[in-house]
Amino acid sequence: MPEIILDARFAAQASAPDQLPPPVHVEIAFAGRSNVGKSSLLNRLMNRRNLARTSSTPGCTRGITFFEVALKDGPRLTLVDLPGYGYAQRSKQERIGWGHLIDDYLTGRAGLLAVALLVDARRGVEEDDLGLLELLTKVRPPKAPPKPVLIATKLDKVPRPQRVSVVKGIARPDLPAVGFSTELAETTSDVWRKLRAIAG
Ligand SMILES: Nc1nc2c(ncn2[C@@H]2O[C@H](COP(=O)(O)OP(=O)(O)O)[C@@H](O)[C@H]2O)c(=O)[nH]1
Ligand SMILES: [Mg+2]
Repeated sequence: MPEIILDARFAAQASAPDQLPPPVHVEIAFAGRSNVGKSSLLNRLMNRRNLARTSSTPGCTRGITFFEVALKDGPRLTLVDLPGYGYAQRSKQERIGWGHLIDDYLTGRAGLLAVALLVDARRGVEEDDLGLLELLTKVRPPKAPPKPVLIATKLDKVPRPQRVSVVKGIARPDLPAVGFSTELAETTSDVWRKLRAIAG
C-alpha cells in the first residue's frame, strides 16, 4: 500500500524544546530502543529509500525528526522519529537532556495522536518499553493520552512458521501487536492500515 502516499518530506529536526516545530498536523511518533528499526520503518511507510536516515551505529539519530506526509485519500500527517533509548555510547549529560526532551514531547505535545512503540520481534517488550507505555498513561486531561501502537520489527529474523504466534505473544491484553519487516513488503501495508485506522 505504498501508493497511499502522495508525498513525504523532511519538516524539521529538534534537539531542544525551543526547536520543536509548531504542531500543524496530527502527529504519530515512533519510539523504541536504538537499532530496533524505527528509521527503516519510516522509510518504508513514506516509500522513500532513505529519507529517515538509517544507521548501523546505535543511537546515531540526533534529536527528534519530523516528516510531513500527504496521503492520497486523507489529511496530512506528521510522522516523528524519536531518538532511540538504550544507547550506551552517548554521554550521560546528553542522555539526560534528550530524556527530558522526549518525555516532555510525549506527555505534552499538542496533536500527538499516537505513539508507535517498536520492539524487536525476537526480544518482545522490555523494561525500557514498559517505561514508555507507563509514561503515556501519565498524560492527564484535558490532553488526551497518545494511543500506543505496538509494532514487532525485523520479523524476517523469526522463522516463517513462528511469525504469527510470535507477534501474538508480543501483544498485550489491551494492546494488539502488528508485525513488520523491511524484507516482507506486505507488512508495510499492515502497519499503514493500523495507523490509518487510528488516524481516522
Ligand atoms: N533483517 C532486518 N534488518 C532490519 C530491519 N529493519 C531494520 N533493520 C536493520 O537494523 C539496523 C537498524 O535499523 P534502523 O532503522 O537504523 O534503526 P533505528 O535505530 O531504530 O532507527 C540497520 O542495519 C537496518 O538495516 C528488518 O526488518 N529486517
Ligand atoms: Mg534511526
